[in-house]
Amino acid sequence: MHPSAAKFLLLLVAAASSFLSVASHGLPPRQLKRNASCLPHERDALLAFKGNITSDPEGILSSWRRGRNDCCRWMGVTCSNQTGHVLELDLNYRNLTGQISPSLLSLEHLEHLDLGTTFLSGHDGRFPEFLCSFKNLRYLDLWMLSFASRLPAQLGNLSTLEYLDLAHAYSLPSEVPPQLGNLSNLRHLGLASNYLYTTDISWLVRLHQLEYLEMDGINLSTIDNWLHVVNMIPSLKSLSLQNCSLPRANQSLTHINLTKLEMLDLSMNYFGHPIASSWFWNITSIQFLRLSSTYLYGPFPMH
Ligand SMILES: *[C@@H]1O[C@H](CO)[C@@H](O)[C@H](O)[C@H]1NC(C)=O
Ligand SMILES: *[C@@H]1O[C@H](CO)[C@@H](O)[C@H](O)[C@H]1NC(C)=O
Ligand SMILES: *[C@@H]1O[C@H](CO)[C@@H](O)[C@H](O)[C@H]1NC(C)=O
Ligand SMILES: *[C@@H]1O[C@H](CO)[C@@H](O)[C@H](O)[C@H]1NC(C)=O
Ligand SMILES: *[C@@H]1O[C@H](CO)[C@@H](O)[C@H](O)[C@H]1NC(C)=O
Ligand SMILES: *[C@@H]1O[C@H](CO)[C@@H](O)[C@H](O)[C@H]1NC(C)=O
Ligand SMILES: *[C@@H]1O[C@H](CO)[C@@H](O)[C@H](O)[C@H]1NC(C)=O
Ligand SMILES: *[C@@H]1O[C@H](CO)[C@@H](O)[C@H](O)[C@H]1NC(C)=O
Ligand SMILES: *[C@@H]1O[C@H](CO)[C@@H](O)[C@H](O)[C@H]1NC(C)=O
Ligand SMILES: *[C@@H]1O[C@H](CO)[C@@H](O)[C@H](O)[C@H]1NC(C)=O
Ligand SMILES: CC(=O)N[C@H]1CO[C@H](CO)[C@@H](O)[C@@H]1O
Repeated sequence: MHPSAAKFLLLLVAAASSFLSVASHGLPPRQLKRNASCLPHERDALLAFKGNITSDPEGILSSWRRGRNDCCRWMGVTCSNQTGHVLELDLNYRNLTGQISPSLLSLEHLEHLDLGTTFLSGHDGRFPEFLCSFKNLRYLDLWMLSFASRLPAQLGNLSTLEYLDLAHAYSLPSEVPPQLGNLSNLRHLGLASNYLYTTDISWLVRLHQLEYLEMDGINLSTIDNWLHVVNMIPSLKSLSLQNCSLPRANQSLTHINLTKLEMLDLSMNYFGHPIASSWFWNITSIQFLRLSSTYLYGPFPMH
């Protein structure tokens, strides 16, 4: 036999026997692929997050335990097969109550964070600004969360974002400070419930990859240039601005960049001008358009 052929045969035998020895340990090769397991510091970060959850009626975090070390198998957690880093955290619709711990920042590779329809918030009920520091985040869903603060402009730092849902994120009235009792001569005190609002959305233009934006219920009434801001996000496919107190839809656009827009929802904003003068008619990519309760009137444009 040629020496190199012998070597090859030897390799084959070695490979076969190592496969056999693995098989005799009862591990199917398929399972070997899924070997990458949770990293200890990421597991600790998740446990710290759990530590700030005050109520978990569905018990979904019951699998999050120190004794069960591989956090990649915990409910709501998805890791990379290759590296074991946590890539996704999905706790949507779980009725969790509590504060979102900044410990999550240890999940440096996080791409997908879905806390929608939970009762979570940041420290003191504020918007958890540290969420704006994730480097790889593509998906952020805070649907129906409430915060006692404004939206931070730092959201514009999430330049890899493709999906952003802030709909119905509204703020609860902040606690009345006990110091008000010191104002003993007070005659009139106005304490309106201040819903989440923002006076500046220019940070949005830094989200170069944004495809989905939902800000339903956020008062944008003071932002006259909102359309020009949105028009600088050519990647947008879906835009929902229901009930945002938008003042009008008859702006003119000198150049339309929204060539990928398929879904537009402007319902529940009082426009009250002729429908034909609306800016969206030239966006031919739109497949789904919702305009209920906008008080737009008159004939549709004829082109
Ligand atoms: C979650 O909360 C919703 C609304 O408050 C409630 O209808 C539902 O029953 C709750 N689910 C559980 C499992 O607690
Ligand atoms: C993990 O591996 C499976 C099968 O090998 C693959 O389908 C899946 O996309 C991988 N997931 C990640 C996050 O890499
Ligand atoms: C989270 O829990 C830790 C430890 O119990 C506590 O020190 C910290 O103040 C909590 N943070 C928040 C934001 O609730
Ligand atoms: C985040 O954005 C703020 C405000 O836009 C900016 O001042 C800050 O330097 C940014 N931080 C990082 C880490 O990029
Ligand atoms: C307000 O009144 C409280 C007592 O009710 C007192 O302890 C506190 O120092 C007062 N604060 C100011 C700013 O006067
Ligand atoms: C619209 O938003 C306002 C706050 O800006 C809120 O009071 C109202 O309930 C919302 N309406 C609907 C139908 O969501
Ligand atoms: C939105 O904000 C404007 C300006 O602050 C305010 O006048 C208006 O009442 C708000 N709209 C709603 C529905 O709260
Ligand atoms: C989009 O349109 C505006 C004019 O409305 C223009 O200034 C801008 O350069 C265009 N392109 C992008 C990528 O925003
Ligand atoms: C929209 O289309 C109409 C008719 O085709 C044209 O007159 C108008 O200039 C277009 N507007 C923009 C912003 O392209
Ligand atoms: C847009 O509509 C408003 C009423 O909502 C009207 O006051 C304004 O003159 C209109 N602007 C243009 C350019 O048509
Ligand atoms: C389940 C499994 O295959 N675990 C193995 C992962 O890899 C380490 C060494 O890298 C082994 O010790 C484990 O048995």
